[in-house]
Amino acid sequence: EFHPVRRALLSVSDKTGLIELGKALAERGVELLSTGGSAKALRDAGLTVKDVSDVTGFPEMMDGRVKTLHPNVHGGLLALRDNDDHVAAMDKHGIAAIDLLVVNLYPFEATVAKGADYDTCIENIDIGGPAMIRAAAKNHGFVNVVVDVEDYEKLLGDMDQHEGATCPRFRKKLAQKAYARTAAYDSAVSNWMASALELEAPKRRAFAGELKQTLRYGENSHQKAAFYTDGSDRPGVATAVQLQGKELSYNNINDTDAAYELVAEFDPAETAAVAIIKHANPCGVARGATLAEAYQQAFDCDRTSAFGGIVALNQPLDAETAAKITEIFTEVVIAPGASDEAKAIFAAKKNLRLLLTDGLPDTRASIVAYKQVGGGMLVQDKDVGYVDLNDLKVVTEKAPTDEQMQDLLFAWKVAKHVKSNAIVYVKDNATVGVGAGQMSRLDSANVAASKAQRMADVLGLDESLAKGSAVASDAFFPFADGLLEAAAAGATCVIQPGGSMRDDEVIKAANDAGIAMVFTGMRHFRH
Ligand code: 93A
Repeated sequence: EFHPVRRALLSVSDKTGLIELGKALAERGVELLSTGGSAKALRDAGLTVKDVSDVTGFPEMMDGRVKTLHPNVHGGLLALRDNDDHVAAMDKHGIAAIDLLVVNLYPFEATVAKGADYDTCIENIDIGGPAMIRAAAKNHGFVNVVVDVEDYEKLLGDMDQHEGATCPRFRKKLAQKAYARTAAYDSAVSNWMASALELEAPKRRAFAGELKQTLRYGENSHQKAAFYTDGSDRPGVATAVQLQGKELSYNNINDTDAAYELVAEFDPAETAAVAIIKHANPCGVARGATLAEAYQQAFDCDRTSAFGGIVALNQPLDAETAAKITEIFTEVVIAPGASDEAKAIFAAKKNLRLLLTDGLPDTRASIVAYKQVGGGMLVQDKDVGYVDLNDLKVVTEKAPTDEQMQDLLFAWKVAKHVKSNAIVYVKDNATVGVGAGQMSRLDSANVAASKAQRMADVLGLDESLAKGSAVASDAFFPFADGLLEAAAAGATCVIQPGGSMRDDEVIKAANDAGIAMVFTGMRHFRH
């Protein structure tokens, strides 16, 4: 596991810290091999260095294009030291093991950034460097690979802790970083070539994933677009099989994803659940004894918006639900399976897209989420935050009843999937008003309340659907006004993170209005 570092190959374009590293290695009895410029720099500093050309028996040739691409180098990096055949091959061909590779690559990215001409950029594509890095990283069981000047100190530190050897985990970390570097390097080359070729956006980018589908267009018809999978087999919109219907559009895929990730929050063993999505926000979510019941409840939250929506189910599509769904125009249905009868009902609706997956998305899986910003990218964990009954803190004089508690938790799960500011009214296991994406929480409360009232009018009821509802707020109420708005709409209990400077005011307003309120201690912003 701990192998002493005896021979190092140093080949660096950026010579920062090279001399210091060379000296430190020499002091620790490490033999130094190096390529042209790096060897010269080390020698000029008085160090003893062996030229790679002496190792390979070939001069560096073709303007340096071929310096290290030789079995004496790659055999030394790749040989398994504990494999008899490998050791025999080394002996037979006079290959000596290389225990440490220090490489930084030709500055391709910097050359492009300087606006260099095409041929100069081409000359700055490093071939031998990445080849050695990948070889050394593959053999990290024995070999250390350093691609970053920042790691010189760490390498020496680790060697000093282990009498000139390094620990396996350290070598593995170096290897992981090494592959990240070569992956980024080749992406940069590919992207540069794409711009030289003036390729359209979806054909440009180098991805770790695979192209699943070239889309007719993006969010709008003047935008080119494509759909890539990330290579994982997690059930979700990217792994779904389309059984029928028109080709999916960019917006369909985005909305279907939002729908399926939301409905998957509900355990199919416990309850049937349905989510109807428009523009990536839910316009109706419900659970019920059957899917058909849940669909009806979800539909009754906002029938107007549900037209042309995306429907996600947490259980296999059955005939009764299929028949109900086909009563109005729906763009996409996604489910973890469908009965033959249900498929036959859908078959009559040629344009309706039916997507099926093997199981539901795992909503707790840790996934990295990316968001592009001007000149960069934001990276974070996907929001897999979750609260259950035990995490809730009752902060008002009144505590919610068991039924209210159920609706509060339901509303909270839905709010997580609504664009902030999110306000969600829920009654009897179904949303009755959703306020999404407003710039003030009060406005979101208003929007949700007016939807609940309008739907009551459509259904010919004499009081708002929000009457007697539970309300969720994805982040704390900064003032009492949002809560008062919800109370005025008819809400009788509230779930929210808490943590505002004015929590006391908000709690007092709740008490005065006879409302029961719980704090989750966790918020679910979604922008
Ligand atoms: O042109 S290369 O792709 N051919 C090679 O065989 C090769 N081996 C190492 N470039 C190659 N290198 C690169 O040379 C290294 O990645 C490093 O960036 C550079 C160091 O050259 P020098 O020591 O001559 O300054």
